[in-house]
Amino acid sequence: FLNISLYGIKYKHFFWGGGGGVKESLDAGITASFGAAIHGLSPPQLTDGVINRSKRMMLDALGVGLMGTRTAVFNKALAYSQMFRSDERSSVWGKSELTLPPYYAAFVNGVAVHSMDFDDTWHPATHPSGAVLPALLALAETLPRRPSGLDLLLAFNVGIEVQGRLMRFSSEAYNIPERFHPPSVVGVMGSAAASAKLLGLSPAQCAHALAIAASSAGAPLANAATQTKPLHIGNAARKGLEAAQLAWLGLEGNPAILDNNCGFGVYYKDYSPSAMAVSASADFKWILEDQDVAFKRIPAHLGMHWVVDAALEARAKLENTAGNFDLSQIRQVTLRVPPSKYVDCPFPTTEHQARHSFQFNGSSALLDNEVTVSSFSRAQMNRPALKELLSKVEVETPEDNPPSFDKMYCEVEIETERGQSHVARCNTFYGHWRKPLSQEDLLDKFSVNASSVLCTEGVEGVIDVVGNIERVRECSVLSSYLRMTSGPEEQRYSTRSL
Ligand SMILES: *C1O[C@H](CO)[C@@H](O)[C@H](O)[C@H]1NC(C)=O
Ligand SMILES: *[C@@H]1O[C@H](CO)[C@@H](O)[C@H](O)[C@H]1NC(C)=O
Repeated sequence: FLNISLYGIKYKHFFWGGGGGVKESLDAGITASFGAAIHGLSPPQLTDGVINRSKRMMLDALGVGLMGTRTAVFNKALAYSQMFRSDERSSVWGKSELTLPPYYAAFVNGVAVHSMDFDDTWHPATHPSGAVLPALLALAETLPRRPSGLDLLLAFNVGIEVQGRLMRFSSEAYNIPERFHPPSVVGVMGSAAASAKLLGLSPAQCAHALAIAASSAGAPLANAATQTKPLHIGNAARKGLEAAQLAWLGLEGNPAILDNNCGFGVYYKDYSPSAMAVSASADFKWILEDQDVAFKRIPAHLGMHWVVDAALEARAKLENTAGNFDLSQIRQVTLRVPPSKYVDCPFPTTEHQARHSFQFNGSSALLDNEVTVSSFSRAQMNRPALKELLSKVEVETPEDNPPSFDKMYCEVEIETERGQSHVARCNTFYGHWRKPLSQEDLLDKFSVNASSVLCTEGVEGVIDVVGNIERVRECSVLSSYLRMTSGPEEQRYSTRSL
C-alpha cells in the first residue's frame, strides 16, 4: 500500500476500480503509454504534412541558432562549457574548430537558439524546436551506429509530439504563462523523449527517461527578460539528453511520473493527463498535423509581433494624413494588448527587457518604420527620440483581449497634438500559425541569418540536408555544414546590459 500511495491520486481508480493487480495497472498508466509510444513510433507513421512542418522548424531553429552563436549570452555559456573535456566530441554550431562533450554542445547550441528570442513558438505556448534539435545533433555525432536523417527526423518529431501532449494536460498552459517558462517544463521532457528515441531505449527506459527529466524541469518566469532566459532552452536540451543517457545506463525514476499530481502535475494548477496511444492498425495522429508553429520575423517575444504590425499600420495612416512622421505631432500612443506582466515593461534598460516590452517595440516600430536585429543595440535604445516616445505610451488591457497567442490582438492608437486619431489593429501577424510564413520567406530568413555566420557552401549545405533529411544516410553531415564559417567567429550582436 505504501507503493500505491507513492504513485498518487491519479492511480486510485485503477487500484480500486476493479481492475487487475498493481503491475497491470501500472502498465495501463499514462507514463507507461508514453514510454511505449516513444519506443514504438516508426518512420512510416510520419505523414507528409508533419515532415514538411518539422523540416521548416529545423531550418528555422538552425538559422536563429547560428546567429545566436554571435551573442554575449552564448559566449558565456561557451566559456563555461569549455571547462569540461572528454573524448566524445560534438560540434558547436558556427565554430569551425570547436567541439564539446555532447552534454555541453546540446547546452550551448540550445542557448544559441533562444539567445535572441527568435525561435519558433507553438500553441499552447512553448518554443518546441530549440529544446530538441541541439540535443539530437549532439548525440548523433557520438553514436557508433551513425543515425540516418530519417532517424533524426523521427526522433525530432517524437520530441515535439511529447511536448504537445504534455501541454494539453492543463488548460492553464493555453495562456501566456504566469509562473514557469514552458520550455523549461515541457522542453526538457521533449528532449528526453527525443534522445531516448535516438538511443533506441526500451519502453520502460523511455518512461524512466521522462521521470528523470521531470526532476530537472521548471524555471521561474521571473528570469524571462534576463540573460538567463536563453539558458532555459540550453538546459532543457542538455538535461533531457542526460536523462535519456542515465535511463540507458539503467537509472530509474517514478514510473508513474506523468500520472501523478505530485509528479509532472506540480507544474500546473489543473493537471489532467491522458494516455498517448500508438496502435499498429490505426494511423498515428500527430499534433503538429493540426497545430502548426509560429515563426518569428523579429527577434523578440511573440507578443511583440502583433504590436509591431499594428504600430507600422498606424504609422502609415498618420503619415498619409500628415504627409510626414514627426515625433512632436504625437500627443499619446495607446497600446491595447492582453494583460501580461511578463511583457509589459514601460522603460526597458536591457536588451532582454526590450525583447519583452510592448512599449519599446511599439515605439521603435513607430519611430523607425522597420524592424531589424540592430533595433535594440545600445545606441538605438538610448536614443532621446525613443525615450521621448516611450514616455507618451499608455498601455490598456481591454477585457476582450485574453492573454493567449491564439486569441489575442493588439490595437495601436496614435493621437496627435491636433486632436486627430489613427488606429490600427492586428489580429494575426504574418508568421503566426494562422498566417504561416511562406516557404520563400522562411528560406530567406534562414539564408540571411545563416550567411552572417556560415560561408555559402555551409548555408546551401544546411538547406539541402534539411530539405532532404529523410533521404540522408548520416544525419551528422548536418553538423559539418554548421561549422563551415566565413570570417571571424567573435561576438557581433550587442547583448550587454545598458
Ligand atoms: C522589439 O524589440 C526587440 C528587442 O529589443 C527588437 O529586436 C525588435 O526589433 C523590436 N521591434 C521593433 C519594431 O523595434
Ligand atoms: C535574420 O532574419 C530576420 C528576418 O528575415 C531579419 O530581420 C534579420 O535582419 C536577420 N539577421 C541578420 C543578422 O541578418
